[in-house]
Amino acid sequence: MALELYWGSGSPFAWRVMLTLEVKGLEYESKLMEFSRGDHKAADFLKLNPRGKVPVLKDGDFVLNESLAIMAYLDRKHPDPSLFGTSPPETGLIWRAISETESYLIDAGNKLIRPIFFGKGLEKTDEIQEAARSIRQELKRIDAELADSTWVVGTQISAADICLFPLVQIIARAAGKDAAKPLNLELLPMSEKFPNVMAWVKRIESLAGYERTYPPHWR
Ligand SMILES: N[C@@H](CCC(=O)N[C@@H](CS)C(=O)NCC(=O)O)C(=O)O
Repeated sequence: MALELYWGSGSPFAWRVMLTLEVKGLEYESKLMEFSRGDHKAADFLKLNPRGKVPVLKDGDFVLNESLAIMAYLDRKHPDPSLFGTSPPETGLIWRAISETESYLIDAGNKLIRPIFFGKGLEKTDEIQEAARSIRQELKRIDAELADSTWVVGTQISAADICLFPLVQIIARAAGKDAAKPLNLELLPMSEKFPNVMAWVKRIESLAGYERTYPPHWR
């Protein structure tokens, strides 16, 4: 039975799973949840994930939410190519990079992205600028690491890259919006401020199947 992926356009967490499926060459049935229609809060979907959040993966009778859990499940079931390392040190470094993304980028990202995309809280400029400062600090650190490395960890794409990539894309998109201009986020142009990160973005964008993962409403 085909895998089914419940996802939403522009969700960085769903994007992680879509990239994982493409990198592993796995076919799946796409179940696009329209946030504006409230699909993710409908009774049928809440049976799959009572939190009402995407992504959710269905593999026959097995249902799983949380992007990292889904990535780990897919990697265990379809181990080639391995996304969580081929040696103990590599696994440790991949998990460290993932933890850093979860701990230091997501919260700051939300504080910046939500006001810009949804217009609520735009007056909290101090908080948004503080979030932008944290993001710059993280991206600078990653930029330095990518100066002499093709991927965040090791010599092939891993879960470390896949977890980070959609967040970088959504931060770049938010920073480019008109609502972001008066906020002086100092994130743009990203190709000048974080050249190695942007070269890495281009590498991921050139992966086979990448286009299928791109949020339709961003086109
Ligand atoms: N920790 C979760 C986060 C999932 C999440 O926040 N999904 C958002 C979209 S980016 C969502 O479905 N939000 C709808 C809502 O909360 O109402 C994961 O990694 O999967």
